[in-house]
Amino acid sequence: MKTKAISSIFVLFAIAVGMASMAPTAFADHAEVAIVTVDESGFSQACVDDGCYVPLTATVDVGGVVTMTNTDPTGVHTFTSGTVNGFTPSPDGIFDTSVLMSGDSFEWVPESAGEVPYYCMLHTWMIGTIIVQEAAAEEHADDHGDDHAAEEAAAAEAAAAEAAAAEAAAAEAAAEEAAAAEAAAAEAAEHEAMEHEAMEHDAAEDVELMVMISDSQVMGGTQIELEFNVLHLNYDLTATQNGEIVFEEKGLHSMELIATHQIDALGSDENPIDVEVVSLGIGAPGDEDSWTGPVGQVTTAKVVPEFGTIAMMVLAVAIISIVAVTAKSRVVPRF
Ligand SMILES: [Cu+2]
Repeated sequence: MKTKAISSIFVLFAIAVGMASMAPTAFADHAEVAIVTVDESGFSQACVDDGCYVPLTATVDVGGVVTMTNTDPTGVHTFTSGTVNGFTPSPDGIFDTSVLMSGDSFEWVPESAGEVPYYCMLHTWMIGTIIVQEAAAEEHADDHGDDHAAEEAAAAEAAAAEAAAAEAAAAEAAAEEAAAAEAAAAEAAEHEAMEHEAMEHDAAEDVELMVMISDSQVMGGTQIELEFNVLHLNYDLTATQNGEIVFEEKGLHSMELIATHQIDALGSDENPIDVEVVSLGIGAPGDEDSWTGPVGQVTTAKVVPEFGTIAMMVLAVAIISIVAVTAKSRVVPRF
């Protein structure tokens, strides 16, 4: 059983490596672009300066294909369009891969030109940008050479710069298109802001809380690792086995995105440990009145010792996605 599990991990890893090696060829063409994740970007913020996504800024044509792949063998990630303010993400709904296991891919076909920022819901320090340009604009840019880095850096301003040059009717047309796209984007942003305001009036702020539960066996017990997409989550954690409580702590607070808890019990196929996380709200401990976010929602996971001491592997993942008090939960099945 264990051998089988380990070999399947190698298969996964091989797929990830294969996809990583495919990336550069796909990158050469704006009709399609491949974006991958940096290894261990979920555990370390060392990638932030150079980019936790590669390429950090990807360029693609309208109607082209963006392939987003989690090539990180050590963790799960998302590509979620929107921005992060500090640690607070604001998804804009343009695309969302939801959680990609190592080796998983997601394809997105952009329908309009513009700059689309995105981030990882689980590791908000992971951010990247996709620049979507009209196919004509790309041809024009290629006339000036094939310097991808410069092209990407300048791409945001490319449309405006071309208009300023005013070389030809083609440039004028491009400017018109860019202006139209800009106006549409502004309108969309305004619309979204209004929607957001309306939601706040309902006291239903659009906060998505994700809790990922993974586990490993440590010294005759089980270490549970909780990975949050928000800082300062207050929560209750309960673990039961055979209907008996083996761990229970109320009013826990996590200052970090990751919290670990030691449970003095071992799960087995016959006697799995059921882990339950209940969110109490997001905010400073003791200041309950100002807590925000989803409350009373539950994330659960079953713990069995299938993977033994391979601590890096995510064994059981339970993900919950909540909009305020209204609960919509989805659980991602594992293996
Ligand atoms: Cu991530």
